[in-house]
Formats: sequence, structure tokens, C-alpha cells
Amino acid sequence: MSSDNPEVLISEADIRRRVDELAAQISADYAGKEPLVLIGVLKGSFIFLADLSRRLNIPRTIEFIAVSSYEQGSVQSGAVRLVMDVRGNIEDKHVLIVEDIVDTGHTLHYLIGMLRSHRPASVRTCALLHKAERAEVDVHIDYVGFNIADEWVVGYGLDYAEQNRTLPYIGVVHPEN
Ligand code: PRP
Ligand code: 7HP
Repeated sequence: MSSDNPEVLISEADIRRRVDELAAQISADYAGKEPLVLIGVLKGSFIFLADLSRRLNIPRTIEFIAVSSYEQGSVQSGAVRLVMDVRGNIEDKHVLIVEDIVDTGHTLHYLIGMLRSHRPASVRTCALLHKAERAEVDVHIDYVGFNIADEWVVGYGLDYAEQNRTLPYIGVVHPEN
């Protein structure tokens, strides 16, 4: 399948409905617990964060963080390196990490530990997609959009080799090894 036209896994309408549900749940859970800081993990979360954050009905601020995975040859080692930290002070604030996808779990596991060192009031996690069968570390996700199988997905922020991030739906590609 060409990456120009990935097959649809999750439609635009289904994403919209689920993001609405997540936003309602998060708004209810954090009511009276402000300030809430949404921390988007670059680059993949940028579209999900933009949509989710605009549908919350509680006060919130936005931060971004960037990480990079160490590779051994062409294989991911599981080690994660901080490329860009949050800009604002998150001490004593409620933090919600917003990820596009949790795959092996190494990135989110690292981020939870790293952000706790900033001494926030709380740290919770939200991922649009979760590939549970790929988990290599045990990491708790408080808000999950969709559980998906072990397939490479693109669109709505997610890429394969930087392609297809702006596709409006989640599609499947079959990268050649
Ligand atoms: C993706 C995704 C998560 C991470 C999940 O980022 O956005 O941050 O992989 O993988 P893991 O659970 O196996 O750690 P990627 O490194 O592809 O960077 P990008 O967001 O800039 O595309
Ligand atoms: C990272 C990632 N990025 C895009 N699509 C996937 O299926 C992915 N898994 N881990």
C-alpha cells in the first residue's frame, strides 16, 4: 500500500467523537483541580493536543516537550533522551501528558519519571492510541482513545519517515523492511 493513500483504520468522524468523550471525561475529572497543564510530546501529539485542548471546559495551559529515542544500529534501544524540556514552571500544578501513541511504553515511562522531578501536584497520562501488545515496560495510561493492533499507523500527527502527519484520519501503512 502506498503511503500516499493509507487505508483507513480510524475515521475522522470516529476520532472527533472519541476526542469529545475524552475531553468531557478530563474536564469532569479536573474540575476544581486547576491549574491543569497539558504537556504535548512533540512532534506526534500536535494535532491531538490542539483538538483535545480546545474541547476542554476547564482552565488549562499548554506546554511542549521533545524527546528522542536512542538507536543501536537501526534498532531502538529503549533509552530515551530529553531534547526540549517544558518552558513554564509546573511545580504544584496538575500535569497531563498528551501522547499520540504509546507503543513500547519507554517514552511515556521516561517522561513520567522526568516530569515528577519538577514536583507537580500530580501527573496523569493521555494517549490517543495504545498498542498494548507491543508493551515492553509497564506504564499506566489514564485516558486512552483507541487500543490498536501492532500495525504502523500514520495521520492525525503520526508519521512514517515524516510522511502523512497531516492526514485527517488514522491510516495503516506497511513499511518495507
Ligand atoms: C512516537 C510517539 C511517542 C513514541 C511512542 O514518537 O509520538 O512519543 O513514539 O513510542 P514508545 O512507546 O515505543 O516509546 P517518535 O519517536 O516517532 O517521534 P515523533 O513524535 O516526533 O514522530
Ligand atoms: C511510534 C509510532 N509512530 C507512528 N506510527 C506508529 O505506529 C508508531 N509506533 N511507535
